[in-house]
Amino acid sequence: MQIVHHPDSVRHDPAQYFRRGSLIAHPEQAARYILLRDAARDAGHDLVEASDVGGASILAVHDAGYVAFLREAWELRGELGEVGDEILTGHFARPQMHRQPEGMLGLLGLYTADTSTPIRAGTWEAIYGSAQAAVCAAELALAQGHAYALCRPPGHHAYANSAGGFCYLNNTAIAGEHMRRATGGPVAIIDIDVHHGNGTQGIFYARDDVLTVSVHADPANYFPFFAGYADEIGTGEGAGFNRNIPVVHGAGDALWLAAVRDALAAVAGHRPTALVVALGLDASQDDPIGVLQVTREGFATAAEAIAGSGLPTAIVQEGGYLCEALPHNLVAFLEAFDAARK
Ligand code: SP5
Ligand code: ZN
Repeated sequence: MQIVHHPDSVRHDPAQYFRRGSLIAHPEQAARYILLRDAARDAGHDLVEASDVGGASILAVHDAGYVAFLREAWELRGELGEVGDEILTGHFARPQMHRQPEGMLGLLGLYTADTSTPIRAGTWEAIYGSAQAAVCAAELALAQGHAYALCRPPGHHAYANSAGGFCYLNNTAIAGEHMRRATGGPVAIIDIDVHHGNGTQGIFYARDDVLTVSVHADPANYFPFFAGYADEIGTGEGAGFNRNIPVVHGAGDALWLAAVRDALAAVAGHRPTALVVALGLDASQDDPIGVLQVTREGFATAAEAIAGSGLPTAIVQEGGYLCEALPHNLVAFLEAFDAARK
């Protein structure tokens, strides 16, 4: 497997995260990139540094004002007065409130959904590099059958115009739209991160040319809470082109794999020309924030089933947090995928 990555991933390393009234270590750390990259290399995969192919594929799914804000916010931070290592707000727009303010503090609240996505000195470089990895892996997948993008920071909670859930640029959506434009045919996205891929769903919700399918822990009592329910099927021309498969907390391999197979059946029914896998590894039984109890064998079985689609496939890293099992789960997934495609 070709492992496409960008060394600028380490330039965003948030320190703290506000959780239930306390500051804890931020779960989405730069160390994830090093750990996953080195584990893939040590397992014999080929590392490929993402080249800079420009911002067009980012702007194909994201709002230009939002992207400009992400690029410029750190440089413009002086407007906020004295700031520390990161800028962040606690004031967020509600659905009933959507005027565009002028100042930095208001724009931070307009363009972010929660307190998990601070902007730091290297945030733009890291999220831009992560998006480049997604585009390069999409290209490789079309040319050679499959490739893995070691995207970090992750992307699937980012909407066209908002960050949230540790995500800024939606690498999965960027890869999907890039493949759709390149092939001219419909593309499918299967998201197996433990959290619903709400940003990806939002980006493609009214469209019939990118099918979005997400298997995730029931959001009724789990992030992202406000989306991810089975009755969200798409809207307008996109009706029937979004599928959510919420899974009971504590599911384990058998229930989770049954949901993954349902998701794959939905994908096959739409006869896509290419596939993007939003590969969160946080469904793991060892993940510090996961709740689905999936084993390493579970990930390998999922990889084999997904590879069975035979489609050109870009595998895009999403969540999956520091724990001993994290690199082993990635290696198991990639190895099983490769074996199924031999
Ligand atoms: C890409 C992705 O997986 N984003 C996940 C966003 C989850 N946000 C809620 C996190 C709750 C964190 N709880 C930390 C517990 C550490 N022991
Ligand atoms: Zn996740």
